[in-house]
Amino acid sequence: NGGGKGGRGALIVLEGLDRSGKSSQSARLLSFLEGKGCATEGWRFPDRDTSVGKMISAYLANESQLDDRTIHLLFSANRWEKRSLMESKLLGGTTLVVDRYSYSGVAFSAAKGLDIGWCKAPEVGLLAPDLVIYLDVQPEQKVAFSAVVYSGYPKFLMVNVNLLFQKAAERGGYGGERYERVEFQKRVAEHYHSLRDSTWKVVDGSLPMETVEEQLRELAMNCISECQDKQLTNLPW
Ligand code: Z5A
Ligand code: MG
Repeated sequence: NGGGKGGRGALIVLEGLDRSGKSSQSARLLSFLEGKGCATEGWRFPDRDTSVGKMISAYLANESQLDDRTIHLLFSANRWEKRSLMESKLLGGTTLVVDRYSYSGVAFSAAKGLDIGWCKAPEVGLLAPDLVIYLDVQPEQKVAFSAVVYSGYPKFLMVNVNLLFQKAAERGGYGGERYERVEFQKRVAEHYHSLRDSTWKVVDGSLPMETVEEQLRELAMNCISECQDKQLTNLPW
């Protein structure tokens, strides 16, 4: 493992609004850690490969309709079906870089109006991360500016404004699935805020990809060396 002391691996979670860069940064962090000789795996939730994951995937693509509570419990079940494998990987010394986790589960469902206590309940007993990296981006600023831009400014100005205010809403693929509307994302951000605890590190996700990557490397390396002798715990909710 990374520190060479034979300790357990670290559970590192990336969270953030849609298009904040979680998947890109997870992949970069994974290859960095592998390059350092750390036993590391990249995981993501939802894990769309399981049978529960396939139901979630169909729902997200608007191919099926599910009651809000039903889909919430499916997202949670999708984490539960991986819990024991997660635990054995970590205890065996493998660090897991996980793209979304229980915080997504609670923040998205609570943003739909479900009671937050109800949303947290099925997550209790899942493993607590050692480090949560929250990639902070503002979904709304881009929209305010694009409204001005599209109402008659010349095209070259549009390009400049977009470069200055590049936000999640204009990044590749935004808007293709459920939940990717700006008002909804704002509510998700508020709920994410309320979930922050001592394991969270907030990183400015609007910075250039390489700058974000650099910060994540340092956070991850520190976490891996610090948690080797710490016991795994469960989410405190
Ligand atoms: N959901 C839920 O409700 N409950 C749950 O329990 C869980 C999830 C686990 C699908 O998730 C949905 O499920 C999600 C929450 C809900 N809501 N929606 N929709 P998903 O993880 O499958 O979503 P995704 O399709 O992977 O998108 P994403 O995660 O929102 O995007 P991302 O991973 O954060 O961003 P990215 O793919 O790395 O980057 C997006 C683009 O931005 C790409 O073109 C990059 O090149 C660009 N990018 C990234 N970083 C930068 C920087 N720093 N500068 C400029 N451009 C950048
Ligand atoms: Mg992603």
